[in-house]
Amino acid sequence: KRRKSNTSTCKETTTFSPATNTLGLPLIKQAIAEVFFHVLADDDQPDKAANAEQRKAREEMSLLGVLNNYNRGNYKLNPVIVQEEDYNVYYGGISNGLLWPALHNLPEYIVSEYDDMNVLRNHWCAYVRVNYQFALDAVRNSRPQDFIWIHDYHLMLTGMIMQSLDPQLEVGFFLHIPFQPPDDFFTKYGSVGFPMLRGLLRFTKVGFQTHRDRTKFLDLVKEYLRGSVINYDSNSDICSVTHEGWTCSLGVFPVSIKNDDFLKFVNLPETIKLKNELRRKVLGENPAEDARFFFSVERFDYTKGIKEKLVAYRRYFEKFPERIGKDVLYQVAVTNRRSVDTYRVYQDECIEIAEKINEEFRDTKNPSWRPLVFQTDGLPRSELVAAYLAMDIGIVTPKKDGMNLVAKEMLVCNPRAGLILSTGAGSEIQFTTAGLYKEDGDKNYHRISDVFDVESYADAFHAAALESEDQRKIHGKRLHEFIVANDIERWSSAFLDPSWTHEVIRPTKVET
Ligand code: GDG
Repeated sequence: KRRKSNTSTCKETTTFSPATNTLGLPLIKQAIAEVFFHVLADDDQPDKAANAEQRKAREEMSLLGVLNNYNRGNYKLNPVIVQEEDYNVYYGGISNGLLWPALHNLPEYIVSEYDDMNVLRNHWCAYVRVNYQFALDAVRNSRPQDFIWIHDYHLMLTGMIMQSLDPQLEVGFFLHIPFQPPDDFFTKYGSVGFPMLRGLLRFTKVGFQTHRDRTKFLDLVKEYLRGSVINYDSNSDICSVTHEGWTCSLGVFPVSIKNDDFLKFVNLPETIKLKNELRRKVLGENPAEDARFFFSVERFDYTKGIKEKLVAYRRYFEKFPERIGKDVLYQVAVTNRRSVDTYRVYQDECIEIAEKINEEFRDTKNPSWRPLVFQTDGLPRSELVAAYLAMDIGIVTPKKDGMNLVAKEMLVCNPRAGLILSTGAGSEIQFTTAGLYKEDGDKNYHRISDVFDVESYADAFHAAALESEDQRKIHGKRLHEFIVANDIERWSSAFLDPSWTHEVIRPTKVET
């Protein structure tokens, strides 16, 4: 039943081994929810993509693309069919209208319909029903020795449901987003908040991206779940909570990327060609020697700080007019979740600001120059890597982000690049903890402590633009080496390593 901590076991997670595993190693089943994590532009993207490449990018990122791709491998995906009515309030409603903004501590984006307790309760029932469907499906399809690994905020109750169906199951949970509910969350949305806390504690183990998130979770457990006992060993960083007779281990595991998925493109002649074409397209045929190519790519989401970046970029040209006619920001903001009102409003506002920037700043000596290339269609992976290689400086400045993989992808592909990174990103916390940013010493990237502080943000653009190529190379190489060493395999083996978990303790009387 208990899995051994060895490398073969670890590999299992990342290769998603089939039921017919010939080595007889324990199976690890990844809940279908993983699909959510990979599907980017799934809803409301305009149907007519402009060209074949964009269509290909969209296809790769669509649910069908993900399923096709995965089912080609050696394991099977098992779709869970959800009633359309339930799906809408479960996904657009509770998951992305309430939990997503709340857990990012951005309460201003919680949809206002949840001020009405009846609506909240109805929608929450749909969330419970959908979680039930996933839990039931996972239990039906698992075998006694399986370890079930659930991912993310859409499925926080599945552990509790599965335990009530089969108390012997071991079910782990990883939260990809921050855990930072606002102070009044439990007063305003208690009918969601309390079951969420209790539900999370019914997993065998729960992983967070950062200590910041685990600490907040423990603070809330102390405050709201009377009778819970917290055990923490500061030497091993192992922590567990016992509540209502169940014990759950809580760990911190900064997620990362599969390096080869990106590195395999880096040296291809097609990628180099794309990179050169893109650089010409963005900076023009005859850019100034010190012209800088800034690059950002993300889902078009208010957590990512796109609006604040645009406002600061505008200020950058006001403050440093000598940069007009030289630098260009290429922003890819992939349209998504437009069925949620808050997303639509935010996206429209950003597009308006972007258009104004391009109208406002012109250069008479260089009339074809535009300060901003703003694109809402996603890029195929090969073009994404080409853009990482073409850029001089990557910009990743979310207001809050569980981790942010883009920062890691940029530096894995391009160790010569500069980086502007905000403290809202889990990756920034990970880099600081690893000593890659020292307040009084070596700073390997330009840090934004407050994305709303326009002046400091504009100054960071300037500092990054003026950083010498040699300095960029030194800093980029350090980040590159750290990210390469701490890849996704390391993350999954760390999560699955049984040594950080408690011995499973079952309550004598099982609640059903
Ligand atoms: C959640 C958490 C956490 C983006 N645009 C394109 C494209 N992408 C790819 C990136 C990257 C992924 O999407 C985005 O990952 P992030 O980590 O940046 O952000 P979320 O989507 O919000 O993910 C986050 C993550 O889960 C993992 O735990 O880090 O905090 O919010 O891989 O490359 N890919 C392609 N074209 C695009 O235009 N091909």
